[in-house]
Amino acid sequence: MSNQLSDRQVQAYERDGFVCPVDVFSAQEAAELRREYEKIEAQAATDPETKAALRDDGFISVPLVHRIVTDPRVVDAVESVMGPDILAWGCSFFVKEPRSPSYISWHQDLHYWGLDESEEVTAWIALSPAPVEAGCMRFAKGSHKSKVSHRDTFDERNLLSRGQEIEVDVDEADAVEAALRPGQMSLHHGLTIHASNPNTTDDRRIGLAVRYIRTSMRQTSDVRQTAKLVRGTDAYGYFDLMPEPSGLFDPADLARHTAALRAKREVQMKGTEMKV
Ligand SMILES: O=C(O)CCC(=O)C(=O)O
Repeated sequence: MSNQLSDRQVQAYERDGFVCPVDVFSAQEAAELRREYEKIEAQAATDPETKAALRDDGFISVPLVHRIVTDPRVVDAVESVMGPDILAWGCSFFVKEPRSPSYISWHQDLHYWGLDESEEVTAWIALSPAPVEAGCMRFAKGSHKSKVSHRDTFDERNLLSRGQEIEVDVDEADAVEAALRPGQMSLHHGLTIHASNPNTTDDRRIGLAVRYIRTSMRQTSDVRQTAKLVRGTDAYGYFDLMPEPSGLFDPADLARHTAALRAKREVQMKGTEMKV
């Protein structure tokens, strides 16, 4: 059975710049995904290369992440707002430990990614409970119509790579809390201003944010990047398409993965003093 969004959900996404909650995995599946994630996380923790590979773009060398990113229930919903030819350009785990100060400042995703168009959708998939108290995603309703300027803060409690935040104020009256149960997701547009507060609960808050783009989008810098074709065909060839991983952190996959992260970081940290 298809998991396409209803017309109402599509209209909400187009009007507000986000839609939630969208049901994807059952509670039991989500619990299994979390168990599997935490097992790999423990295995990967002591090696900086595997740790980074699990955190970002895991679909290149982590079969679990590949399964989630290509799951038809996720991709069906994304297709409803994006059309038939879809790449996963990246993904990242955002983990907030129990009662930790980590937060995300108000920002737009597309600001530092070097992509030429705005047709990017993030699926933020909850692998643990993400109620308001755990610091769920917060969206500024209707904020996806234009780009706003950002500044870097490099605040160490901020989970974003540059601690970037927008230079304008968000009216709290426009902020919508996107509480999710494990196995649900939200979808937000690449220009939707969003943030999240610290986790004040006794459980971890674990989410996988998957960045889907149209195959027609391209990287504006001359750094060649990678992506995963998850639906339809790629008639453009703007990205190196990644195969399915052969196994967990298979050496050839891992080498490809580390190179891909380096290329991406080169674009994202442009203009900062940070080493790639
Ligand atoms: O996980 C969070 O709280 C924020 C994630 C985020 O900023 C994103 O998915 O773009």
